[in-house]
Amino acid sequence: MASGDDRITTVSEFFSRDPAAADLAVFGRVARADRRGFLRGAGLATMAGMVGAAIPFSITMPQGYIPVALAQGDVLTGKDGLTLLNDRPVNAETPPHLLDDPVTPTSRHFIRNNGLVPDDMDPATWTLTVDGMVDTPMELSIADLREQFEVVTMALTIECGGNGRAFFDPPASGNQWTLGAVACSEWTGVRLKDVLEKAGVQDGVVYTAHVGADMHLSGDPDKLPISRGVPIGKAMTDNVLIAFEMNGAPIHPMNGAPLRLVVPGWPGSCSQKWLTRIWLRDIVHDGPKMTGTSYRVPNRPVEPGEEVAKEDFEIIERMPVKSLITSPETGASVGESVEVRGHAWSGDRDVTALHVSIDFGATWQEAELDAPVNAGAWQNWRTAVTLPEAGYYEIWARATDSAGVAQPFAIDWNPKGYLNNRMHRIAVRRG
Ligand SMILES: Nc1nc2c(c(=O)[nH]1)N[C@H]1C(S)=C(S)[C@@H](COP(=O)(O)O)O[C@H]1N2
Ligand SMILES: [Mo]
Repeated sequence: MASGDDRITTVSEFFSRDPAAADLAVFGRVARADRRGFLRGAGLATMAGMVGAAIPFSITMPQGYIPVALAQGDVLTGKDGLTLLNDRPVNAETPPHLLDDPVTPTSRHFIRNNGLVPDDMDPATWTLTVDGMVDTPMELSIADLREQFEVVTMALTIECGGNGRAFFDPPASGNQWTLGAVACSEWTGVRLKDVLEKAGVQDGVVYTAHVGADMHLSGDPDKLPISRGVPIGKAMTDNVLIAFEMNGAPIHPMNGAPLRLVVPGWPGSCSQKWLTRIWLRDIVHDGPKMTGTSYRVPNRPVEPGEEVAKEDFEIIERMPVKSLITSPETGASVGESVEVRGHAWSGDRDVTALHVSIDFGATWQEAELDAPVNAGAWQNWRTAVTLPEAGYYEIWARATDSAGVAQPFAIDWNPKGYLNNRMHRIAVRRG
């Protein structure tokens, strides 16, 4: 870290510069300044959750002390091989070859946080409020959700709207995601639709608004880091879940424990983590990261670097057709015949074909492509390619969806670096 630079980019740095402020921001709200040294209750539970075990000597942990397990990238406890882009807030992506499983294990599900993880993620005391333009506002515990609604399990794709931003030229500011801010884990929960139907959706509802329990980076309890929503029609589709399990276990703390929304096929930001409230509104929701240029793209093609007026931006809805090559790993040495495989998805649509090229796009061969295991899941594909002689090759993959739209070689630039669905290309060497 360059000295003389006042920006704080890691939790460890924050703790070393101002332990008391860091304690407040990371583990407590302003009124609970005494908690470290006698860290207890929800704060202790959270810290124990973050280090992955109870802390028998928490009583003697000094104020401002950051457990070694949380320092320098160990915010990735329970994650395997993720690349940490930033740890305040935590943002980490998964290299494509680690996304090879048909269903993404929790350890390889990316993390995209806009704020600080909540203090208290206790499933026993968690409540979800459903209010706004409903006939009967409700407050539901996780046990209520399980008892009152049908519990379903589905594999659902979540992709960050900014996945691929790193490849924009001129660069777009924001997390420099390459390829790995996408995952398809199995989620267990209840349908948002069933819960909203029980509450009674009133005439005139336009949009949902989602609220979570994470804290704004400033530590100000009155500010939300992010609160997005979806049009009511999307909210009422069958595969939008209020989930309390991820891959058959409690949700990972970084992925929204103990309760989150999963809105497959739309920007990941719609899938509110640490979910505490769904509020139905008669206007397009205007919470943090709904307005301005957040999760919006120009309504027309623009030149790279062009300034675009605010009113020319529109809210991103479905994510575009895209695919990943998860094996072989880029840079691999391979033989004459290589099995190439990966996943493909297109928000709210099916992928109908996946083609692979080994000659820089001159010719294409069609891969075997599975149907999605359920609507909203990515589709697995595989094919064998033959590399005719020793040398350097690139393998390119191109998905085509049910509307006949295929992935482009290069994408239209946009100011915030969203929706990069250009073809995935890897390099291999046949010895
Ligand atoms: N409460 C809350 N929900 C959130 C976020 C957040 O910062 N806070 N980030 C959103 C964004 S931008 C994305 S891409 C997804 C990422 O989900 P994941 O971290 O489980 O992969 O969560 C979304 N839900
Ligand atoms: Mo995101």
